Amino acid sequence: MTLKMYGFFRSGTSHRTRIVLNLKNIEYAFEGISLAKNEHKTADFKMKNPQGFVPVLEVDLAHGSETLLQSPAMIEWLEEQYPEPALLPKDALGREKVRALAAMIGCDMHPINNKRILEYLRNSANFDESAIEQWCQHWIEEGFQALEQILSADTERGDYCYANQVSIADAYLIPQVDSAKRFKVDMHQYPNIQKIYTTCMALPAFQKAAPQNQPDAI
Ligand SMILES: N[C@@H](CCC(=O)N[C@@H](CS)C(=O)NCC(=O)O)C(=O)O
Repeated sequence: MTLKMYGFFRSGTSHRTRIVLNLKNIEYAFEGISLAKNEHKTADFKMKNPQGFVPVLEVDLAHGSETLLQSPAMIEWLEEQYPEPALLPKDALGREKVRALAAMIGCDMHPINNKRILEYLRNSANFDESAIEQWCQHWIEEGFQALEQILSADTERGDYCYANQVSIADAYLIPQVDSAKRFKVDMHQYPNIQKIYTTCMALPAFQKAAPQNQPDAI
């Protein structure tokens, strides 16, 4: 099976998918789609993904090529196709907990600060750059406060988001921390999140997936 990702170095959803690919040691080809140059809005790219979002994963399967959309679905597909190392716990309750942490970031935090939302605020709601930064800080801080509370209440947790092993939740968290730093969120408010970030960033899979280490980094 061959895989090709269309992504952008700074995109959090591309980043979380890269982390999962790397943790599972999956080789993949890459083509940069620059959000800075609006390449995701071209007719060509919208043939691949009518939503105009990165990442897109193209997969060559026995019956032909398939285009996979939506990073949460891609990550679950990767987990099913490449079960080792497992990035979800073996028990149903554990899987619910990991998916819940991932959804807090993937459903309730990341989408509100997406490029198209910020463009709308700039162009149609008269937000200046300081108001944009406040908007992003507000939603990230609200999400991280809840996440920090959950992480600190979990007495069985080690240095990752759940239990003592890396999971899908960590793949969601690390790009969201990078985004928080870009929007100048004071991360000292979240010691558990910071500790997880340090633990994950010591792993080669996370280092290799970091935005600054991508071929399209600017
Ligand atoms: N739910 C989608 C969201 C993908 C997404 O938001 N991608 C961003 C980059 S992180 C994007 O392409 N944004 C383009 C835009 O907002 O115009 C997923 O998880 O794949």
